Amino acid sequence: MRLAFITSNPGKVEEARKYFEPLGVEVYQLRFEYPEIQADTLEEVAEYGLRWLAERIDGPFFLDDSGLFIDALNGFPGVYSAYVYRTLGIDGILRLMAGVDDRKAHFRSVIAYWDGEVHLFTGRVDGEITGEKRGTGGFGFDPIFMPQGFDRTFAEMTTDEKNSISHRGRALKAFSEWLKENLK
Ligand code: ITT
Ligand code: NA
Repeated sequence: MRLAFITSNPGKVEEARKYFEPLGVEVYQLRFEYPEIQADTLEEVAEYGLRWLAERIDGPFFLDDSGLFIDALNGFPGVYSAYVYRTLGIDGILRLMAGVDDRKAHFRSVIAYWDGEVHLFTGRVDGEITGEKRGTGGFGFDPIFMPQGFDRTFAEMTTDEKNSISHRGRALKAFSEWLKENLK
């Protein structure tokens, strides 16, 4: 089976590919810009984008909307993560967090799959914001996010290792289990 992943982010594609490879599913990237609305939840952003795309391209396909939620910043950047990454960047987040003791944060991913209907799969990972950047792997905020129970950031892990604990890995797991049940 081949699955189209609508995203501009090659890092996400790499993770989805690695996840699905052993399951015999080939993931390929399809670049198709879609509107990301301002909404309170990743679910709303993902579902709007999915329905917008469904009117323009033939399915099935999926997308992924993710965010980093920092406790001490009341969940910021959250649904604004892509914008904040482009503007403030990682260094800007570290500056906002300078001198802040409560470093707790989590990532969430919402995978939205279209097969004529909307299917949403979610994943979350808890951890903390490091004091400085560490590692060169991964993408986005990975160099400043350390998952709970580890002393390495996501950027210091292999893709397989990140997938085994990450927000996206968990959403991909739920997605793949659903596919296994529903694609008989
Ligand atoms: P799309 O084209 O798929 O939307 P994007 O990079 O804009 O790609 P999102 O809006 O979902 O994706 O991501 C929000 C921001 O969070 C963005 O800057 C990502 O780099 C970052 N991000 C998402 N997943 C991440 C992960 O697993 N590790 C680190 N940063 C991540
Ligand atoms: Na985006």
